Amino acid sequence: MPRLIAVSNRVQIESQGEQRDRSALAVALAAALRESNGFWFGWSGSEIETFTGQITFRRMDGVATAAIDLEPQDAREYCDGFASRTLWPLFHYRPDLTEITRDFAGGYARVNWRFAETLAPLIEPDDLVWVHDYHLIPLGRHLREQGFGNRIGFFLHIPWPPASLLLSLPEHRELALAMLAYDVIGFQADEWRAAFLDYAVNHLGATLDGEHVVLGEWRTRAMVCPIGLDADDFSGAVHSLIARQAETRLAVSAQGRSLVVGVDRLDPSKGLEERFAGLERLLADRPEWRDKVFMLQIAPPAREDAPSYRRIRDALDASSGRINGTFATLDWVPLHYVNQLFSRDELFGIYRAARVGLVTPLRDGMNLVAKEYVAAQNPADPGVLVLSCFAGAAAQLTEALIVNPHSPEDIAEALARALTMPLAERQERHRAMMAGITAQDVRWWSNRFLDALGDNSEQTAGPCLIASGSPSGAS
Ligand code: ADQ
Repeated sequence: MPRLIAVSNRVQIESQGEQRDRSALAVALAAALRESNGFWFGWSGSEIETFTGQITFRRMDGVATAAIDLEPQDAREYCDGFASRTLWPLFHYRPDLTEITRDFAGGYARVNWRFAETLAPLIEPDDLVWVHDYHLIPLGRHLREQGFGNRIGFFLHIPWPPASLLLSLPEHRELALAMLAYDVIGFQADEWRAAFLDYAVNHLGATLDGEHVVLGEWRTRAMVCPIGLDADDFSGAVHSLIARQAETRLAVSAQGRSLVVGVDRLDPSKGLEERFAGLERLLADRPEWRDKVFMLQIAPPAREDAPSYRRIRDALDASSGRINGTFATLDWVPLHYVNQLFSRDELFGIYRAARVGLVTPLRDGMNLVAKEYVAAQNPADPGVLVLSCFAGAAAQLTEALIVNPHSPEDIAEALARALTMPLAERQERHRAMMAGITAQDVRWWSNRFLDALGDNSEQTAGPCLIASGSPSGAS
């Protein structure tokens, strides 16, 4: 088995004590890295006054990591800037929130070069390199420009936007061309893959050959490879005391009312304002639900310094206040809005206590909360998942109640249907979704991608083909 080098913005392996709260990505990569004796490369999260390229090697939980420190200006322009304030909103279909500045783009280019130059001496000829997410799109191309002919793959965790939106980014062409320096590119859902292919064909002049995108001598396999849960590990929380305590506490505070739960990072893409409006519609139009339903929305803040986050925070404070002010009674508050992080076990208990999981992002690459909610349910008496049609997960979890997250009426109607769904129908839908979640878990996902990346029958685009900067045949 060739050695695997995983690269992401941040190296995410935690120490033993924190293991239970690892992300699905960390679980999947840790297993593959251990098996191949590989390592995980990325930013340490620490800042240093002047970039030195010095690498800190560690071994945590049997996984080797190699991390670099970045300058404060790098962190500001590359991570908080181009990644979070330019690419993230644009790729989530929010050009109105997209900040376009040359400083951000320059920082992004500089840090991707820094990653490439620091990583280069660590790469051996047979290594497989797997790059993750929008922070590092140009990295593969920079490695090619330095002469690397290794098999290099890229997985995009978020959507790829339609060409009409991507064109508003001054660097759209460079970014899309950089995708073609990879041997394999993975998308969460067919919609994001189709959007990339549409741009590649209509704006770069590429052609399609089965699953491959071809441009001059470049040949890239573009695949749909939806990320899954570490389902065994997640369901294992059923035995945890913390999960049971959280479930019991919620059941007690619900006082016999049906609990609806939402769990998201506080982000404009998650559709929280629209979700609150859906609850408001339910209570306004169907008064029989007043005092019978209680919604818990968990949304810890992220990227607090960006103006769009301050705006959404203020809007949610206002609308939760309005809903509670309008409908609350002496002993019932309809909406509990909490800006806090919970451990995986606590979340499991919270999901399990909820009759409805309300997952309504306006756009989401996948959305693992939807899968976590289903996996946490008691199969004998499962809750119902209400899911946005614009989450990548909707292509897999087709037995959820699928809604348009922009429509409060749609959300209110789905909530009423979920809250009254007969047991047999809930069990049937849950069984079908669990079968998919178990079969296509996070190990299935990493094996599927790595099988494609390690496929030696495919010729890699060697360094000599690409070193010139622009491929022959590019328009
Ligand atoms: P995210 O946008 O972060 O990830 P998501 O897939 O929903 O979104 O994952 C969030 C994770 O954070 C879940 O595991 C969830 O349990 C956890 N989480 C959320 N709120 C929490 C809280 N209050 N306390 C503790 N944990 C919390 C990106 C893409 C997604 C894609 C993933 C993985 O945007 O579309 O599914 O990567 O590829």
